[in-house]
Amino acid sequence: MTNLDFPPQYTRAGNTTHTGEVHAIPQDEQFAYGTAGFRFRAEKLPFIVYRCAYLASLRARQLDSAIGVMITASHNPAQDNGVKLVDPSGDMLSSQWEIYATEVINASDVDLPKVIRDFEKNFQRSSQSKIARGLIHNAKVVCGIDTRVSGPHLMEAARAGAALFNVKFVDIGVVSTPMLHYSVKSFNVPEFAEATHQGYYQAISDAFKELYDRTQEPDGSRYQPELIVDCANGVGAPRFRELLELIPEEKLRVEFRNENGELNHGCGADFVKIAQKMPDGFNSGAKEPKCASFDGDADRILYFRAKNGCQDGTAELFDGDRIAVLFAMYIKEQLDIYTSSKPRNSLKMGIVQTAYANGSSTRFIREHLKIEPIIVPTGVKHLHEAASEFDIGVYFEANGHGTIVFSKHFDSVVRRNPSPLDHMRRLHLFSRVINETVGDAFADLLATEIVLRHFGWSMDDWMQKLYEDVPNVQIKVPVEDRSIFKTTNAEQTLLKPDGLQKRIDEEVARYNNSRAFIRPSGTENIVRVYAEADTLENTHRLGKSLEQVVLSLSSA
Ligand code: NG1
Ligand code: ZN
Repeated sequence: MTNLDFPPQYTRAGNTTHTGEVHAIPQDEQFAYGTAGFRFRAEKLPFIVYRCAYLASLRARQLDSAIGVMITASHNPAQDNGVKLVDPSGDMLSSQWEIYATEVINASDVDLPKVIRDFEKNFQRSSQSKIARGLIHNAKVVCGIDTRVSGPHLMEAARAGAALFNVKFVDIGVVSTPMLHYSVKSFNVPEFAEATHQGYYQAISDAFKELYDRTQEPDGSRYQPELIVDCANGVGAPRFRELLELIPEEKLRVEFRNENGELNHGCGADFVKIAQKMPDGFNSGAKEPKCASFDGDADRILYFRAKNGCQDGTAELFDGDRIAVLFAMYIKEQLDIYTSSKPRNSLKMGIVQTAYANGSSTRFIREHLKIEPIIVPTGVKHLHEAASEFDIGVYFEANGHGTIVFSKHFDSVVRRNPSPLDHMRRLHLFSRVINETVGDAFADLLATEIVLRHFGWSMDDWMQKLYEDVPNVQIKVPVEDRSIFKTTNAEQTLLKPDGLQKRIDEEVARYNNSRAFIRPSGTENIVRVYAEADTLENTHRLGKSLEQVVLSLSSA
């Protein structure tokens, strides 16, 4: 049973920030587990992190496994922070536990002991529960933070929360979100990789180096092994530098920018994607041919370069959709060789996108790769789940969060059965460069470089040989209460407020090749407007008119 002696600094009434001030949280203030866990201004988080770590310890005992607690607010401003839990396989927390988390976080200080006791009783009753049978050997809470100043204080809140249930606490320090996911899986599946920073670097760089050596660059290749990385002033800078120490310079040369300034400010993958601009510290014009941008916790990556002929800082994006298509083309090439020799033991590849995927990418996948893309609601857990239905499930959000997941069938055909055949070995190694637990900027960068080199492609080739993006725009519209917006059809249709979808349809009908939708953010108090149309000008017009539709609601 849990010790119900809650340290006052982690109660709602005594919630204390990293600067030592008490920032009391009203006893009835409600919080929701959003697209990426709980995410707010950092001062709200100490009591939330404490309770989340308690829950993680309970789940760790229930499954006798390592459970992850990642403290980050990803691409959001430096003053924010957040917390999310990671399940034993390195996946996102199960949805049933998101509901438990919401219950435990929302309890008042007075109700908390009862909520916890009721909760634990349910576990004790469950015959499945290892707690009931006393079989606890591997339970631990593994916690990582990003580079925010509030991180170390919240790490202590997590340590105290895990101690409530007397579960071992492992502090893995400042890591990218994907490193935390990878470590959790490594603790639970020791043959996967050693559960240390070095274990992660080693596993991914070893696969990269061997695959590099087995990749034949075609005659006349225009591939360049150099790029400049925008680190968003976040965790990507120190951790990716460490990984690259294991990769010789002749294989890849990376210049780092935005390492020590203000986190996510004027830079980073979210800035580049939404503003479609070169980040701070990069030149306009065509001087910098191949660039990539991480977000603050390095689980997203976009490639970009200065848009040709534009001196105003406009960036040309090679976004998550274009990376997904690149990966899928490479895998398809290997799979086609495999299938022609083993037609009966086929491996099925799927591609998962969200409504934010550029319409041209969706068409290209359908028409050229002959795969029907699956469209799911925003949030990695939805993409990950849908991708897991395939032997090879490629999933990417347009914003650059994505990875590839591999089935048990893939494991038995490709990984457990090492084959001397080049295409099989390439598939195997590619699956090891990738971080299949979650989207990973470092792993995705290395995988992208492998594929560009394999095809002998420059940035021009990558842009011109696939498809041309439909002009698109994303606008954030602040609202008082985003919970009034209800969507269906993978978030592409609004059900509530009444009549709004009709107004969207009318606006969309005024433009050619247009598409648009409005959905509430799961991480910020805004709604997002997304619009596509035939020209950039029309896209901006459509986006602006939809922004007005949302704003008119609050003035109505
Ligand atoms: P919300 O705020 O729910 O749109 C954003 C991103 C998601 C995901 C989460 C988690 C967009 C349109 N949305 O979610 O894709 O990355 O943040 O960080 O980019
Ligand atoms: Zn992120």
